[in-house]
This record gives sequence, structure tokens and C-alpha cells, in this order.
Amino acid sequence: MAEIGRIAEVAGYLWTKGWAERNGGNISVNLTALMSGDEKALPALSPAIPLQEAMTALAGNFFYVTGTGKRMRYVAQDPFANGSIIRIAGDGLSYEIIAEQPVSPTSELPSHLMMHHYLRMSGRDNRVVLHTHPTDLIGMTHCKPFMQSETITRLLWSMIPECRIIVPKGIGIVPYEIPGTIELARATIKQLDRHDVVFWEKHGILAVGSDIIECFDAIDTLSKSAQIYFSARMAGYEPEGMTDKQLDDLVEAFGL
Ligand code: 2HA
Ligand code: ZN
Repeated sequence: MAEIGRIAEVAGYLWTKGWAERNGGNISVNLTALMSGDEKALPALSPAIPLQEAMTALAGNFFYVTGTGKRMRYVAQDPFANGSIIRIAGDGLSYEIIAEQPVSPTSELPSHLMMHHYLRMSGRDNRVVLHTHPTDLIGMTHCKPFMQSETITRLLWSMIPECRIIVPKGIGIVPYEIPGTIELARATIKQLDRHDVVFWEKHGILAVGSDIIECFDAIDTLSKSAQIYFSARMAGYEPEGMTDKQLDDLVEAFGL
């Protein structure tokens, strides 16, 4: 399936960017619309594994999910030895692994499914949830003044025109929570109401989208903006940033 190749491609980018130390980050992609009837009918490779909450809007859906403890650099080389396809049961209460090997999904699976469930319920065509650890953006989350959605969005938008265009909904902020917890997932979902990219304080970035390459591009563009900001600061000056008018003109020019 071509989509698995695109997931492997992005996993490779996460590693080469330095955003995926050890098993850092995880990916889930809703494959339901891309699978043939034969693929959907594959026999289970695992028993039914219960979910904590009924994912009714995801009943009968299929996801590729990176594996628990697996490294992005190896997902890039061999996505099916480091992740698997799961099928959500018809009642939304459990899932089975169906391909290609019985690789257990990321410990973040409940959080990812909660997000997919929320996106489905709100009618959004967002098939992808991507979580990663970009050094520069995480660095910014250690600075309290940046931990305001409007402040960080305005700052990163104003470094290059592309950022305003590629991340039009700006950045949501989630104060620190223990990784992998339902609390972190719930706080993130609140931010997904208005944003496609969320910064997790002192931890990482989560992006949702209809396409995994676009999810990567959004985070990559934010990272570029952060690097421009830090380069200027390291050279000893505060970058001017684009003006409000320059940013507003983009809205009109690009129909944002
Ligand atoms: O999967 O990044 O947040 C490892 C993590 C947890
Ligand atoms: Zn993480």
C-alpha cells in the first residue's frame, strides 16, 4: 500500500531531523478508505484487545500504528516490523492486530484513538496523528512567555511568510502532563478544536491532518521559523518579524 511507504518516508525524516531519539514519537494513520475488501477481511493475528472507552465513531476502522518501544529510524526501514495495522471492533470496544506481524501498538494508542475519535465526531477529514520531538520547538516550550497560543503563533508566523500559509490555524498549547496519559490526550483534544498543531510543554509536538506529508511539513515549517528566531537571537539581535499588515496581506493573497 502506497500509504505505508509515505509513513516510512516521514519516519525517516523524523529521524534525520533529529526529532526522534530512541523510541521518541509515534504515528497513527486511518487506512480505512485505502484498504481493499480482501485486506479488511484479513484474519486477526492477536486476540481482541480491550479499549478503555468505546470508540463508536471508529467502529470497523483500520489504522496503521507505530509499535510500542519501536524506533522511528527502524520504522523508516521496515514499517511492518516496527508497527502494525489494527482493526477496531464493530462495537468500538476492542481492536485486533491484522497485519503484517503481531507488533503491539504504541503505548499512546488510547490517546491517538481518542484524537481520531474526536476528529471523526467533528466531521474532519484528518486521518493522521503525528507526534514527534523537535529540539528547537521543545526548547521554546521551556520559556513561560512563549506558552501562550497567541504569542507563540504570532512569533513563529512572523519569521517567514510560509509559516502563516502552511500553519493557518496557529498553535495550541498544552501545559505539562505525564506522557502517554489520558489527561494529556484530553487537554490536546481541547486544543484540536481550533488548531491542527499542538505544543506539549517540555515534551513535544502533535499534529493532525489529512495527509502525513502535510503534517510533517507543518511541523518542519514551524521548526524553520524557530531556527530563524534563535539564529537572530544568537547573533545578538531581536528579529523584527513581519508586521501585522504583512501577515494580514497573506490572508487575502492566499485566501486563508
Ligand atoms: O513514544 O514520544 O510521548 C514515545 C513518546 C511518548
Ligand atoms: Zn513524546
